[in-house]
Amino acid sequence: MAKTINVGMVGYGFMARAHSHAWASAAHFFDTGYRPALKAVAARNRDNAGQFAETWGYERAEGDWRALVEAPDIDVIDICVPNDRHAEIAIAAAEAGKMVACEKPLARTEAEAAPMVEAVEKAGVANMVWYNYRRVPAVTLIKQLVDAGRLGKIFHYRAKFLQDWTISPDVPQGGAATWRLDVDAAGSGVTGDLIAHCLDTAIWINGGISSLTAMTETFITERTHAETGKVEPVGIDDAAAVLTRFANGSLGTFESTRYARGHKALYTLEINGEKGSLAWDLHDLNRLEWFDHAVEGPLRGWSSVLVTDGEHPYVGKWWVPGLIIGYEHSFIHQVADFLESLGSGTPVAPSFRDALETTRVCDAIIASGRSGEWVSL
Ligand code: SOE
Repeated sequence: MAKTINVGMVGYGFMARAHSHAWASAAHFFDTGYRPALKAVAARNRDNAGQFAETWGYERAEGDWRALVEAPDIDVIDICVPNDRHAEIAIAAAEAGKMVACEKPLARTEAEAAPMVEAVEKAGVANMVWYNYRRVPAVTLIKQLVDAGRLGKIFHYRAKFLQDWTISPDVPQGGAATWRLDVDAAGSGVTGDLIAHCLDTAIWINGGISSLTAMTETFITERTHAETGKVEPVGIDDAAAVLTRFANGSLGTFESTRYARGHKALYTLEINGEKGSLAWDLHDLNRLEWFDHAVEGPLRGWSSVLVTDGEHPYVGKWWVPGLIIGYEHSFIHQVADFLESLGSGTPVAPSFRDALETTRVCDAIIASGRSGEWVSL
């Protein structure tokens, strides 16, 4: 009989939907000995929380997240609210002995994130941060191939995350849908929102970053605030281009912008090593592009692997070979690994401590963007 894990969700936006779907689905496909139950959802707007609870099948709704933290029937608190509210909720949840799953980035800055790490580690509660792209099967396969030495020595790590949704000056900052443009709520722009994803994957696959320099830009410097109605200065980075040195001697380039007309959420990565190269593209997420230099000359070339076979990471739990999966599955895989970790006792990654490192690199990008200097990490 699977053990029930009661989920308390804080928030009701896009990410709360992605996470709720994952909590609700994981036990249908992954046999971990644990079964999540959608117990309660909290939001300052109680009516919206109630509507969300009804749509997703949560048993009750609350008008304050503290009710979840205090409730004896909640096991895990899932934080899906803007970044400026992560720390307070996560620390209170850990102190109450709850497990904590926090949406990325962990917090707005390293200084804000460090006490969160301290709180979960002091309380000894399971914790994770939702950097979901690690668990796209093709990306997990890249990690396995690199760990197995199939690329040999790594020379280059290259990643981009491109969007175009903030090009109009009429897009406001602040408020429920556009808090990502408000520096007070988000902490940074593309750096914390998008490059953070690229960094999480990169550090996981290629190891730590030892130094970097960044160019950042804010193309639209004033926007109306959705809550106050006032035109206010914009404090976020709209675009960032980063050069890094990894501890293993390889070079990295990371680019992100919300001004790449035509691109909605294009996350791509490529790794070049002595023995081969690997490339992946979110818009064709089931495919892994692979160049193996060991193949004999006349047949040597890029090959395209459809990552849907039973022997590929995670996919054996889904349909039959050749049938593709999507974005939402990366979240389901994260829940499955979280549940698995409860039984095995091996902590799930990325933990709060792992995500603290990503936030530290994000801080360095913002600092370097301002100073124009290289930053050692
Ligand atoms: C922003 O548009 C966003 O939704 C990010 O917040 C997510 O983390 C990213 O995965 C997709 O883009």
